[in-house]
Amino acid sequence: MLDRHTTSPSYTNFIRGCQTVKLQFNVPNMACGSCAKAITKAIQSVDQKASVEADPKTKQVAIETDTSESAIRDAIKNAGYAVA
Ligand SMILES: [Cu+2]
Repeated sequence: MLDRHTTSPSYTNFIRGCQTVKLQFNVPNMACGSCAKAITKAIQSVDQKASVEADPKTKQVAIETDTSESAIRDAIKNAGYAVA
């Protein structure tokens, strides 16, 4: 039986069936804002709910997703960007 008073946050994640992870990639050929948009779109095509912060100045892409790291990496590569 479930005791509501002892339900932990990790248990809540478990019953939702998702575990959100933070990923950080370095994408050296992300040169401008439209590159950042293209990368964001590519990631959201594999995970609609992903939150993506792509910064062309630092070349860093920060992602929060429950999709695997390799799927995200592939999506960025398929959009034409190298992941360092
Ligand atoms: Cu660009």
